[in-house]
Amino acid sequence: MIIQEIVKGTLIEEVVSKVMAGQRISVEEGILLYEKADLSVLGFLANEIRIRKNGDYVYFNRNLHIEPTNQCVYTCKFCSYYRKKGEEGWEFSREEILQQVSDMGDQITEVHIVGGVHPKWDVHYYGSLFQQIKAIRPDVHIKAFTAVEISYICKRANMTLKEGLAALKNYGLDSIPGGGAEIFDEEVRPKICPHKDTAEEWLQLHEIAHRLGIPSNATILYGHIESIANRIDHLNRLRELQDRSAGFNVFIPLKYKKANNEMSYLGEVSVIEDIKMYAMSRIFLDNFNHIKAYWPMIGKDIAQLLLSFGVDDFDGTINDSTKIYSLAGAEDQSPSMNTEQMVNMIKAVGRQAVERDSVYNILKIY
Ligand code: V47
Ligand code: SF4
Repeated sequence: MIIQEIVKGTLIEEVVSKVMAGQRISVEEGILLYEKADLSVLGFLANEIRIRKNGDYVYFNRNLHIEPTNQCVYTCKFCSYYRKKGEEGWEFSREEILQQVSDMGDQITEVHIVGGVHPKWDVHYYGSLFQQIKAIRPDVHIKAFTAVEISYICKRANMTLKEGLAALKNYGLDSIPGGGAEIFDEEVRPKICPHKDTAEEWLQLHEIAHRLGIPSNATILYGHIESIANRIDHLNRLRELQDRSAGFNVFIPLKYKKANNEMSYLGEVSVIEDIKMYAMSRIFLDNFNHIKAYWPMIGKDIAQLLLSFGVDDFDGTINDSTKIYSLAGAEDQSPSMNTEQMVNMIKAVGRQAVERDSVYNILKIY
């Protein structure tokens, strides 16, 4: 009970006791803790919860990212990735995408497909691609498309979200990644991604997916113009949905990266801010089993450091297959790790490396 001794008589005494007792904290308590607690206190609490939920395990998988195009009908201000029609970008053909999958052989267990929102492609275009991928690798898990991509491709196919998601599942979709959530607050969201789906639409799509038996991930885009209250509100909306549908696998804080986009003038937040965001996510999201440090975005060293602040998941090997963060200025311009490097990074901080599948079944303990 040393931590209770340290915070005795301070404003956060009560909320720290609640966290230590395994009780849920309110939005107000979350904001108080975020604003008043020392980094070491947040770290201690997040670490306690991480140990209770996941012991010494640090999860990773072997995955390939496929980014079919960076052509996009939207123009999110934080995005360094999109190209409008007529601008120089890429658009992989079906054959090229299938080649990317077959080139990996059985080195991967998951393909993670996201990209720009292409003006023409719809549920059936991508659905038949899923079928072709599964024809090459029947056992591969397809985790594809942020909510905003799904809602667009459903509209293009004249389908409701429920019809479109059910069709995608039939075609071979296994789960949905967490992107597109950005920040839910209704004042901030339109300022950073004015034309994108609303927070309500993002949450609704994930809820429908969960009810259809399609699990998903969740993210937050932090470190731009949002406040601490906006961050906790975002976590709270996710926690409420998870209470209702229990379909989220993992939460991934995404740090705003400043290169080559319209918000570059904001700069980037400090590592201290990063650590606090991850620790608070672990503390607040009591109904999420896993917190992921996405190393191509945050960097390998900081990802390793975050293992002491609530993180238990390292995403995957990636195989140099994503451009989202290299274009936004991430340190690692060709993100790739083999299994040995991943395992060594985890073991170097005294944890057990666990290869998982996409829904956290254990495949191998190193
Ligand atoms: O929705 C775009 C973000 C997301 C920038 O589910 C940016 O396992 C920071 O969702 N700075 C897409 N972030 C990536 C994503 C993701 C990544 C890794 C794993 C998973 C998962 C999901 O990338 C977008 C947006 O929030 N993003 N530009 C930027 N400049
Ligand atoms: Fe398009 Fe996604 Fe970039 Fe927004 S974040 S502009 S939806 S690629």
